[in-house]
Amino acid sequence: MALLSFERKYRVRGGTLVGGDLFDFWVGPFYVGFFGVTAIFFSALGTALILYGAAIGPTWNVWLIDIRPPAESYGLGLAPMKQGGLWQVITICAVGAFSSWALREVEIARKLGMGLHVPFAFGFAILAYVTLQVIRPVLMGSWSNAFPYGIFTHLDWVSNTGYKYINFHYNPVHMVAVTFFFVNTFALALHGSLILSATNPGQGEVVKTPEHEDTFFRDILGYSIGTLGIHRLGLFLAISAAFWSAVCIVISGPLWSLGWPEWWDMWLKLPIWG
Ligand code: UQ1
Repeated sequence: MALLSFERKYRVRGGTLVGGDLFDFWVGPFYVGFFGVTAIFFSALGTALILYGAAIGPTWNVWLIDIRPPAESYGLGLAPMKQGGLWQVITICAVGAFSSWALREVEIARKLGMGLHVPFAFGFAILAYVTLQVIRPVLMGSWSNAFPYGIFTHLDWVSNTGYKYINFHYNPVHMVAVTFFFVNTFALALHGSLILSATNPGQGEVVKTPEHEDTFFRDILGYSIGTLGIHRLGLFLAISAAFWSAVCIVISGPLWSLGWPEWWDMWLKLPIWG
């Protein structure tokens, strides 16, 4: 049974950004809203176009289906459907669907009188996608720099793009982003295991409290960040990982077009070695 079928007090009117009361209703457990309609529209159209792209392509093998951006020669112009136009419309649908989803989150948060932390965080994922597929290709002057829609082929794009800069792991901002991803998984592992250890104390034992959680970390590290603090830290680590990922790819090409290992030659060129 859906939670809200017995908690009707949360099905309140208002909080909408667009459309007033027109789309202010639920379908089963799902809030609709204006942006629920646009999310369905963009995702249905985008999915249909991917299926069409697969149908006119050489394979139905799900690993190998490939819908490519236009060739370099089209620059930032529109391409014919079968020469990358399909990819362009699918990208518009993707950005439309992701933005609709974020704005639907905003409407639901407003409706419930909550903060906007969830759509704010999701905004960083959207930023990373838009950086790869729109901002960087625009800065480089051609849609051909975006990644293709295919399971293996987008992995090939990542590999090829990495090798274009000789060894992408030497990109200092990639190092920062990877570090945030690793610290994020470390923090979530600490937090998840801490919560489970406190709430599953063993047969016949009473469930432990946040004071026990604080005490565990004070005993082992001399410091506890606290029950609210760990979630602030988690949000910070997660959005930082997405943000620096976006920065590390957007500077590759528009700002630095040599191999990333060469960037470190700046160390030898510093005017401090006498
Ligand atoms: C922590 O201090 C804390 O406060 C009690 C948590 O909340 C439940 C945690 O989940 C974790 C992992 C910590 C420890 C984290 C640091 C940065 C010391």
